[in-house]
Formats: sequence, C-alpha cells, structure tokens
Amino acid sequence: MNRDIQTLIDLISSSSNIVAFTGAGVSTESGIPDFRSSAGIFQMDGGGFPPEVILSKTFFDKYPDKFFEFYKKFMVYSDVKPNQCHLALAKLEDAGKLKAVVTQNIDNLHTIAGSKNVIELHGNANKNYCVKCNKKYDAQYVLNSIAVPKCDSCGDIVRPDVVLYEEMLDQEKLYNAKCHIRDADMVIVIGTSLVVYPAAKLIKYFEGDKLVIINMADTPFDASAMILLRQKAGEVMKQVVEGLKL
Ligand code: CNA
Repeated sequence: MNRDIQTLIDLISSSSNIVAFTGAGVSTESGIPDFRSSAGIFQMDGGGFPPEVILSKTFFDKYPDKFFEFYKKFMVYSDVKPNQCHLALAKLEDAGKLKAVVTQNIDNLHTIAGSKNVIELHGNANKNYCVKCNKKYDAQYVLNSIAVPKCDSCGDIVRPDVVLYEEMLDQEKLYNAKCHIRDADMVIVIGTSLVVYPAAKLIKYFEGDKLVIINMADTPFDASAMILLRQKAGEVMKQVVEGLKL
C-alpha cells in the first residue's frame, strides 16, 4: 500500500463527519463513460452536434428525437452495478464515518450500493416524468420507447428528471449539500474534473483542511488538497476499506 493511501486511512480514522463529493469518474469502473476522459462522452459522435449542446434544454425542446437518440445511447444506464468505490462509501456511512454523498452523477449507483444520504445535484436518470401531467416513469420506459418517450395517459413527452445544460439546480439540494460540506471535518472528492458549476463551487464552502482528491486528471482545486491521489477510485477505496477493516 502506498504512503498516501495509508495517510488517507489515518485521516478517515480520525474523522467522524466526512462528506464524499463525487462525479462521473466514480462510475467509469462500472462501465459508464464520464464526460471528459479520452474515452468519455464528449469524444462520442453526436451526429454533428457537440454532446453539451445535445444535453441542453434548448436542444431538448427543439429536437427531442435527436436528444433521445443520444441520451438513450449514452446517458441511461441499465444493467450496471456499483463498483468498489460506491460500495466503500456505503460502508463508511454504515460505520458512522460518512454523513453524506454529494454527487453530480445521475446513474443511481450510490443508492444501489447502499448509501442512504445521497444528494443528487443533477437528478437521477431512473426518474422520469411527463412534462404535462407529471406521471412518473422509470428508465426502462424511456429505453423501451421508440424515438421520443410519450406519456401513456396524456400523450405528452416524458423527460428525465435530470438537470440539463441551461437549467437551474434544485436550490434546496444545493443548500443541503452546502451545509453538509461546510460542517464536515473531512471532504473526499472522487472522480470529478471539478469544472462543472455551480456544483464544483460547493468545495469552496469546506472550512477544514482535510481535503482529499482522488482523480485521474488535474482539477482546479488540486493545490488546496492535503492528499492528491492520481489512481483509480475503486482501487483506492478498496484498500481504504481493507485498511479500516470495514
Ligand atoms: P467529468 O468532467 O467527465 O470528469 C470525470 C473525472 O473523473 C475526470 O477528471 C477523469 O480523469 C476522472 N476519472 C475517470 N475515471 C476515474 C477513475 N476510475 N478513478 C478516478 N478518477 C477517474 O465528469 P464530472 O462528474 O466532473 O462532470 C459533471 C457532469 C458529468 C455531471 O453533470 C454528470 O451528470 C455528468 N455525467 C454523469 C455520469 C454518471 O452519472 N455516471 C456519466 C457521465 C457524465
């Protein structure tokens, strides 16, 4: 085990109010691409449109067929399982160490892994609703639909309950996440480029010094981290769980 992972274990041992702040990088080891890695969604073919344009509210309203063609290929996740990182965070919560997972992910994997206090800043792809009558649908309904998913009650469009580009984040969730991070005695940032705002700004509310970043690439917050681990999140967190005998 390398020295930084041992330090991480020691920091966790001496903490009791940890918050994990996660991004798409925690789910790549489950087989879901992130946005910005070399094999990420931003490198994929959007039929002539950049993915961040396709995943915007304007595009969704204008070209729902093209939106769902892309979204069903890359953004609805079925048959995926939590990996060592998701499972480790659930164990840390069970052990009374971790108080919340604040995630930018929409894949539901923290909850499937057993984490209870999960703040999903960008929503959840497993939740979908009719834009007219608000009837609820699961991800399978969207995946099974031909072209644009339509409500079986009123016939209007069924959309994912996720935050698209140009849309506001839920202010209550944002405030809740901010309070957790402000009050934490340790924050572990995992698998996020920390460039998507306003989510990334939340890190600025942390008042302590035990900031750990586990990410394969540089982030704008690296200089503030007490420990920086450029390793796969699942591999690091597996060793953490073993080291803590959880
Ligand atoms: P991002 O900008 O793609 O950054 C991901 C980061 O994770 C990159 O810096 C990678 O180097 C790093 N990374 C990749 N794999 C690993 C690994 N195994 N271990 C450690 N680090 C790794 O994604 P962000 O989450 O920062 O950006 C926020 C967007 C991405 C949110 O709006 C999400 O909804 C959106 N997104 C979510 C998912 C998902 O729910 N799984 C998938 C793709 C995109």
